[in-house]
Amino acid sequence: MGYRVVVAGATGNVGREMLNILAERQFPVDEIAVLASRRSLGTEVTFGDKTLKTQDLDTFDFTGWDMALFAIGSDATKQYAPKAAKAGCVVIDNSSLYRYDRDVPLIVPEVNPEAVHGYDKKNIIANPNCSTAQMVVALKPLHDRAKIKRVVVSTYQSVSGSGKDAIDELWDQTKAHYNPTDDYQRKVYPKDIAFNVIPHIDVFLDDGSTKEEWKMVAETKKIIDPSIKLTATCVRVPVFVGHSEAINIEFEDFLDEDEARDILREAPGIMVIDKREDGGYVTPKECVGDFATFISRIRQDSTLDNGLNIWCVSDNLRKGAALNAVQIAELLGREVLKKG
Ligand code: 11C
Repeated sequence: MGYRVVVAGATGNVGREMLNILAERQFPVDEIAVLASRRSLGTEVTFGDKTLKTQDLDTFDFTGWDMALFAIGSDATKQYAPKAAKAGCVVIDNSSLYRYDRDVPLIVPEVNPEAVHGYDKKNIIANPNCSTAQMVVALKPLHDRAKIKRVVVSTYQSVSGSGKDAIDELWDQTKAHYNPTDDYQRKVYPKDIAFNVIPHIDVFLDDGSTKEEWKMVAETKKIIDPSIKLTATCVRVPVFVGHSEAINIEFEDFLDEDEARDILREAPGIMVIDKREDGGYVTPKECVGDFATFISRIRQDSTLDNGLNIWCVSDNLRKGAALNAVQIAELLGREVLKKG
């Protein structure tokens, strides 16, 4: 016996990836409903070898459905998640709405799977921000060995993190660069993204940081350990898919780079590619469509007593969103609902 599963926001980039990954990982689905807003109603999406027609999120009755994967943004989540949860359907939410709620577990299955048992306070589980998800997969096994004191992270985030319009904006600007008669309008980013980098993701906060940077701090504390100090600079780069991060880590105890490499090689969800030669590292282009978080450039930071540098790359639509949501669904099934 399998699960009755809902995917809300099924026509978006993340919703489509959720369907692909449910099928790829052969999640035990008895029945699936794909929901969309009125605007996209009737649009067809694929699930394995099936074509499914979207149903109206606004009128859908969640009663009798086991779990709903939400990829619909915070405003719509606010409206529909409580409705689904009240009907007994566990919501796995990709928006930021519930991530910082004490009564909602924020889960990366490789890192804090035990948190799933707190799902029933609200019948909602939160999925972290993409830049946090891949980073905590790398940090947790190192923290378990040498206790992390402080992290300094700089991100290089792809435009797919901002949705489909941003992918179009990078494409149109790139074409216009080579064909000046092409016209393009900036709609998503405040500065050109083609042939440029933008040190600004999400809104500015009073202290001069951005919300994306704040999320990395707050989510790392909630998922791994509130004692970890973290400072982030989040940057948008002209890459379609795949977020990269340069991570500097200061530990309580000494951790040798070779031991760190061995620990990361053994850790769940990680693929180490770290040869000290031309091309002996992973770039975002190579991680697209993959499940793993890739780690390269593992090396001692000689300016600290106990410091390491690593390079971390992952498919932000997968580990950063859809894959992590499906892994939470698997965890929920395995540990709590136990039907599959
Ligand atoms: C980006 N990290 O790359 C964002 C996208 O809180 O789920 C995901 C935002 C979030 O722009």
